[in-house]
Amino acid sequence: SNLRVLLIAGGRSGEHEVSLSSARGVLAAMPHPTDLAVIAKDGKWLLGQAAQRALHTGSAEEGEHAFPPPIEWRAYAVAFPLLHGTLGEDGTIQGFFEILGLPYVGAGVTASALCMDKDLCKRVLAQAGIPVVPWVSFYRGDPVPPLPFPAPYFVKPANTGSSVGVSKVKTDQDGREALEEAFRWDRKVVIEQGLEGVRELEIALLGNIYAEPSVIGEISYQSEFYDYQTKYTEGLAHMRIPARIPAELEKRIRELAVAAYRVLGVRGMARVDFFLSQDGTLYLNELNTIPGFTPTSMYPKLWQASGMRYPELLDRLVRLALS
Ligand code: ADP
Ligand code: MG
Ligand code: MG
Ligand code: K
Repeated sequence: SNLRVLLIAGGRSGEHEVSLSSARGVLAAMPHPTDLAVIAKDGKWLLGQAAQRALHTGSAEEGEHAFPPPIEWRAYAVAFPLLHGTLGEDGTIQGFFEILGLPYVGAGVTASALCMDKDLCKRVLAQAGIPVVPWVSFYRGDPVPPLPFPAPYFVKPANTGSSVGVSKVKTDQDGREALEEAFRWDRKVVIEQGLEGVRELEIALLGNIYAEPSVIGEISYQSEFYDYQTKYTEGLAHMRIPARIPAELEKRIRELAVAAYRVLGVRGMARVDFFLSQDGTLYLNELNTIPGFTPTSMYPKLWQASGMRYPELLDRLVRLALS
């Protein structure tokens, strides 16, 4: 293939290490010639051998090149920003590629920004008639709004992923620590009604605006909720693919996911996550436009179970970026 790909991993967000482990999987399987650039935690970039070293170490504190790094952008057919969270998944680097005129894998500026902001995303989804868990949002310095639902509730930074900064506040607990933690990550926080005994169902979508849905998977775990440690410690979370759910529920998840993708204008891919409450109510929790991407992550595994292997999935994403 002569489609040269620039893979960008790391980043300044709380999900720097997650991104680097996804990048190891992508580099090993990408069916196109691929160069790696790593964004260190200080925001500076590492290129060539230095990027490879960061990949092997699994994290990079300091980079060498301030933004914009000396990359010959025109040498690449496609950029693949495999960056989670702030400055990677939120539309910012996508805007840079737009200005460069360099095609890139995944959602564009607006869809990326909307899917990153848990408050704005829910507003758009609710307006489109897609069920979301009741929530309130407010900025640092605002008085905490009255909660239109009882505890337990979840406190989250509006713009993070991987459960970074997310806490559950139970009935007899004081929420101040949870708020402090969430405000460490963002100026805007959401408080959501906590669903007890929730089932977490996930589906992978692929396509530009019009998405093809995968089979559905389920995540289960022993911890209080699907927190960072549970997500990234081997053996703490269990994936069941396909999820054991009735056919009508499967159909409804597919329809809601495809509708949400279209309403938000997502291109490339998204992993769409649902909550099924104990009383059988289905809610769309969130869309992740740059989901975890190691070969054993949910997104690639859902496609594998749907008949698409990891290298083919990567090829599809590169081609979707070009079309
Ligand atoms: P992130 O983008 O960081 O993954 P989520 O909104 O998906 O943030 O929340 C992380 C996890 O917290 C979820 O996977 C789930 O386990 C738990 N959680 C979040 N919101 C709720 C809720 N309203 N009710 C029950 N559990 C929740
Ligand atoms: Mg997320
Ligand atoms: Mg999530
Ligand atoms: K998201």
